[in-house]
Amino acid sequence: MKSQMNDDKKCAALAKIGEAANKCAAFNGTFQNKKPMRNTLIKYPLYIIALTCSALAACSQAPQAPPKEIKIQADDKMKFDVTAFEAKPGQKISITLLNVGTTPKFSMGHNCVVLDRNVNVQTFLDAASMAAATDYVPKDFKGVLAHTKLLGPSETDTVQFNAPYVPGEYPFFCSFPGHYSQGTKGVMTVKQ
Ligand SMILES: [Cu+2]
Repeated sequence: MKSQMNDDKKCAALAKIGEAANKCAAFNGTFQNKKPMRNTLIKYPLYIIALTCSALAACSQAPQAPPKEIKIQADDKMKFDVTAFEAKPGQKISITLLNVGTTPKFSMGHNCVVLDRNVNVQTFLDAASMAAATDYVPKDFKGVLAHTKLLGPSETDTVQFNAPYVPGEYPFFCSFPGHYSQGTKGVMTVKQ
């Protein structure tokens, strides 16, 4: 008899546990139903971050082709010793300008400006002549692909840029007033 009662109690206790377990399962179910939404919200940005990271990693791991190096000398006769070079579309170009003259910078400074092909050179030079404070490169002038600093005697400067993708002829020159017309200029030809 005692043992029967004990069994009943056990059953009742088990029933309660079962009830609790069911409630728990129901709660979990509700919780689990919410999970996909939570997961989507959490995982989506993570997915984007992962993609971005892998893209960045791919970029940083991509073999970096060395730039095509162009070395140009400018002298007191207002001439560049290199007046033409070729570039592949998008190729990384490094221009190093060296002023081999001896005349002071204020009267015979040299720089090297590379312009987009659709920019009118004279329009640029007109603006450049007013831009002594910024090495004769007018600030915010659209179409300047690259430019070095204005250099005095024995000074050198290197500038890197990517050649345009559009094939064609792109002018490079010194924008110190009067030097372009004296011949401190050349042409970068972009072609496959
Ligand atoms: Cu010059």
